[in-house]
Amino acid sequence: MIQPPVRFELLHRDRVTGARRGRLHTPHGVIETPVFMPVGTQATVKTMAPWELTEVGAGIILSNTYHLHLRPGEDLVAAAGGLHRFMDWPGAILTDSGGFQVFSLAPLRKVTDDGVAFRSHIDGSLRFFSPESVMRIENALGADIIMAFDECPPYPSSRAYLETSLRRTLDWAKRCVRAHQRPHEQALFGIVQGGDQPDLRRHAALELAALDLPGYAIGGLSVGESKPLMYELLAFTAPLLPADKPRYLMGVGSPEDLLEGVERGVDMFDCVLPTRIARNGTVLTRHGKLVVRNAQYARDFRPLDETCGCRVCQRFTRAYIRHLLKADEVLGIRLTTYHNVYFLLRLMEEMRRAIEEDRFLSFKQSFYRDFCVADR
Ligand code: PRF
Ligand code: ZN
Repeated sequence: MIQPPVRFELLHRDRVTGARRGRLHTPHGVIETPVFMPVGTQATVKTMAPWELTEVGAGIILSNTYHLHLRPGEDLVAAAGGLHRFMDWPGAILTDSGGFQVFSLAPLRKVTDDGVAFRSHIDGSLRFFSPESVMRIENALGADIIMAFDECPPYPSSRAYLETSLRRTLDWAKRCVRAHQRPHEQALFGIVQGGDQPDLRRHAALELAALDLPGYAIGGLSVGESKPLMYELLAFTAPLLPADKPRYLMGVGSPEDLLEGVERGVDMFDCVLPTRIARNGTVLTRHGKLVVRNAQYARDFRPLDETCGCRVCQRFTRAYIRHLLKADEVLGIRLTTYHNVYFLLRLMEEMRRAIEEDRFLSFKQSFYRDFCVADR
């Protein structure tokens, strides 16, 4: 019997909360979970060289089927030897399927049971994604984990639309399983949808679990619903998924959401937040977000975060980084990005240790005590 390409090892459960400490074995390294995956939409985590990702402790990054298909195209990536070799990233990679990007980025899309017709946001050309074509693309890109093609319905959506959409997403998941050509090299994860309807989410979780996939994602959250509703839907959905498989909450990754997600049993996260806010001059610190671009930091010679061990915080001051940002020097956004990714990866590391020691809840509470004191 051939080993599956990605295997999840559940090491420990927090005695008080639903938090889980685990290990994801992939063809490109062992990933300690819960894990945060920095986003490299276009085969690059914006401004960060692969050796910098390694330095901050990233073991797995996310990339996007939608973007890489449109540019440079999966044939070119395959000709380069696959995504790992193309971008020279030695760690693991997960590709999202485009099931979200096509709905959020592409103008003029039309969804049918066959798939989605849309226009490229780059050149306006007409394109079509189906479960079969997306599997072809993800197989060519060669990531360690590939996501099923799904539909992420907007919030709010009517009950009737959520039912239609979920039926399609579940049908597409089965078509993805059949179309997947490299099951011994790439792990296909299914995605639970169902909007804000608990019974639809339960149905999705059970149907997907029956496919015995190597991992499961929770999609369709953080799409405009309130935080309490998102946490409630998460608390309801996560325990319905097989306990021995990794659970991935898609597109969620503020410090608060990471804590709340881990508490409810999520093992994997991705989000553009740390890299996106870095590019408009905002950094994450122990005391909350800090807009280092603001005038109040012009003569502030402290590091971005006085408790941070990253290389940026060892060498540079808020005043210098603010100057770089104001002068539109590219080093500015490189430094804020590096710090923010380091910050979130360190937060995950601290959560992992807290789970091992059965003190996740007190860790969360102490993090909140510091973090809500914004802008200091
Ligand atoms: N589906 C896919 N990717 C996603 C989402 C989803 O629902 C989300 C929702 N937060 C982010 N990224 N395929
Ligand atoms: Zn730092």
